Amino acid sequence: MSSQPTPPTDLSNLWMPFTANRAFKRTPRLLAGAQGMYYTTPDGQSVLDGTAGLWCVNAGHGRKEIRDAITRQLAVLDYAPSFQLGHPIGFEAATRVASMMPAGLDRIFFTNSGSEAADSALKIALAYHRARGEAQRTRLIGRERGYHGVGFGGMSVGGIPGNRKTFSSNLLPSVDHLSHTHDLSHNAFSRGQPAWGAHMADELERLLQLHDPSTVAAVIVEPLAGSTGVLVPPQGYLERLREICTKNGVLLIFDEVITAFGRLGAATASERFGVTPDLITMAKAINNAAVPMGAVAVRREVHDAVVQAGAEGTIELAHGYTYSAHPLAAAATIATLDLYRQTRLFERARELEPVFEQAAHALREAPHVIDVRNLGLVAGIELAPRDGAPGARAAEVFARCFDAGVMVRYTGDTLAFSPPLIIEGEQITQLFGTVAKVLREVR
Ligand code: PXG
Repeated sequence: MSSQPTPPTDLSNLWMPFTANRAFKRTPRLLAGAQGMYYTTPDGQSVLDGTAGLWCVNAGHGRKEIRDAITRQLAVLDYAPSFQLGHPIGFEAATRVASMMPAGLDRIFFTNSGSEAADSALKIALAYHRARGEAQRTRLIGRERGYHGVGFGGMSVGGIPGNRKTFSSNLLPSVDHLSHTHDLSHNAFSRGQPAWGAHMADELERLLQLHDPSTVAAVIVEPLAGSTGVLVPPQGYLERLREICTKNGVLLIFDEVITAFGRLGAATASERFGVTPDLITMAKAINNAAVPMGAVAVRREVHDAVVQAGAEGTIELAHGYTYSAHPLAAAATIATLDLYRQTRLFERARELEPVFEQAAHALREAPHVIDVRNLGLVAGIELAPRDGAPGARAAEVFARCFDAGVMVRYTGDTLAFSPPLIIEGEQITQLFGTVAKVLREVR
């Protein structure tokens, strides 16, 4: 094995994202290498990756096929502009992504992150209505507890209070939110999709009437919400949202930044649930997180309405990024999607799902556990919060698990699990076994 890089001695310059900087820098936990299912720390400890990085390394770490594709591309074309010029690999990547999307969503707009994908999708929705002579459709509807990244658009339709608080007077106007569907009095310890909660979608009907449906541009939801603590959609809920949007001429956006590319045992959550939105946002696993990359898949008619509305020779959508379709990200995407197909990775995730579900639900009787929920290779274990210190118990579980060689995520008092889809049975046992042991140790 290659030698580990030396740990940095000065941690002060890097302002870390979504991190308790002072606490982290007092007791830093660093990751210096990664291969397959494991990270290694600078002192050589191996840590099982129970979260695929941040829900993104679905094929496991250090895949040679992806690395080779990136280095090959670097030697051929390191960078090329995507404004008024193109490069073959960008088009090829779009074709590959389109081939994995639900039928009809075959126009692909590249971004560099999930946040940019969310903002791009919202802008495309507004542009679509305007192009069709319905410029009054400007209202956007998100959902409580939704996470659509950190741009002003995504933050505005998002529903995580802590992310909005500091910026609340500058959020987008004309936004409303559906209620979330999480209610432990009805859907605790669900295996897969909870039976209760489809009726929560009817709230959309009410919001549309409140605002006048002809003013509403789009509804954006995560088909399975991850960051907020793993909320699995109730049976029939997404179908009902689809119906109401269709009836009212409102576009439906699924934010699939964490669900796209195998997490739920299919290329997309849309495919898994059999519900097709008008736009899908994605990032993360699109190229196994090897190079920053995001995208929006757009229904062909939506694309055509925008692109055909502009006068010939004018830019139809004044939107894009310097790094849209970056050659290295595109090369990584093509190699990753090939790898997913060749190794039948999504099918493997689907096959593993019952084993994963069983292992997660075995923690039902562990101390502090008030809910276990799961779908695909995602599980959430919700803990009772400590009196007066919400989140503290989960934070301690996270830290102790890490020190015991297992990486999990936590948000509030929910532990989230989303391992690479290459996980083996005994690693599933190690993952949940370590958590069970730690739960017996913490107060
Ligand atoms: N949409 C969704 C649904 C996401 O989950 C984003 C947008 C933003 O993506 P970028 O690439 O801009 O970060 C996300 C990101 C967690 C966790 O622990 C989840 C995300 C990011 C970091 C941590 O659940 N999701």
